[in-house]
Amino acid sequence: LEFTMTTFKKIPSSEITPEHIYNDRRNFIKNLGLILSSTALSTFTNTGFTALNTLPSFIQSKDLSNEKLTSFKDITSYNNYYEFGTSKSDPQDHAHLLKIDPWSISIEGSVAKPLKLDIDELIKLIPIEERIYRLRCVEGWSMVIPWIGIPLNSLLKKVTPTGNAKYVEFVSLKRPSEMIGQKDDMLDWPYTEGLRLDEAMHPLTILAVGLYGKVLPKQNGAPIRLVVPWKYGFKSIKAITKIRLVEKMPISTWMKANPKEYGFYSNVNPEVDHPRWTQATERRIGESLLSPRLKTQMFNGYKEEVAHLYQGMDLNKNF
Ligand SMILES: Nc1nc2c(c(=O)[nH]1)N[C@H]1C(S)=C(S)[C@@H](COP(=O)(O)O)O[C@H]1N2
Ligand SMILES: [Mo]
Repeated sequence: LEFTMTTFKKIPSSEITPEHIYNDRRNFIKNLGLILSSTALSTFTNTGFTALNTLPSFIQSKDLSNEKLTSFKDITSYNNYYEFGTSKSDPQDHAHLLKIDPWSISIEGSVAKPLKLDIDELIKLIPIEERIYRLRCVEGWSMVIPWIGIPLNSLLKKVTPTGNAKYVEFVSLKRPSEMIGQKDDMLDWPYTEGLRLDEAMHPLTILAVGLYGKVLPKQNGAPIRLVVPWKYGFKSIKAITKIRLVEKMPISTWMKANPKEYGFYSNVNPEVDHPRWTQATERRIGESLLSPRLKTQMFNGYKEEVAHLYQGMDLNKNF
């Protein structure tokens, strides 16, 4: 740990970004083959949730080591979060108005043991892990983000879904006094999303509570948001208050708003275009506008892990 602290000190503190700290830690782990625990990074971590004060172990669920991580600045200033407005900079400008403490999340519906927990209780109940995922937006851009979260399947197992549970519905917060975009009824608030139960139980699906070793910034969905890395960005619902296990396929906010353009599955698929734009290529946020667009990969690069979930389905119809 002495060694890492020295490494950090070579960077003038004015220039220390979360990714400096993070990449130092990453290289340190790579070079020495060590798992580094809390001390070094927690110096820089300012968290509101006590359970997050100890850093999770470093788990790289997918080898993305050849891909540069998107900068903390880009991850936190180029956002989609319509509760705070429709432009990419609105969330960074307005999300600070949201009060996230106290916050509870309830897991209910077709379950044997419903739960209502605050974020600290949740993190104590299920160990947090660090996962690096691509997040691919339907509009043709992508980021690579080091998330911290808990596997959703661990939480669902705690409530014991009953035989009627076929789908999982997620509900965001509705609080127009703090979410100023909700004064506009351009979407049907609260924002909702859904997954099939097997998608929700997939080990890649997480509930994120942090990124770059820090508590999740409000514009990214604090205190808790979903991350489903093989689906378009809008499935990764932010500011979750309720998780409901249900029998029928939930109609998500975007399906309701525009069923021709947004389907239930929303799997990243370069072969099925959005009616108004191609989905075959993407721009990595942070790269020069002159650099060539990347070819989008089937299931956002997670084909090996998830393709079996959709075997035999017509993905042109089930978009
Ligand atoms: N509650 C809520 N969740 C949301 C959205 C939203 O408007 N409201 N936007 C979605 C969209 S379209 C995207 S691309 C991702 C963006 O996540 P990020 O800002 O953390 O990159 O959040 C998703 N989750
Ligand atoms: Mo999106």
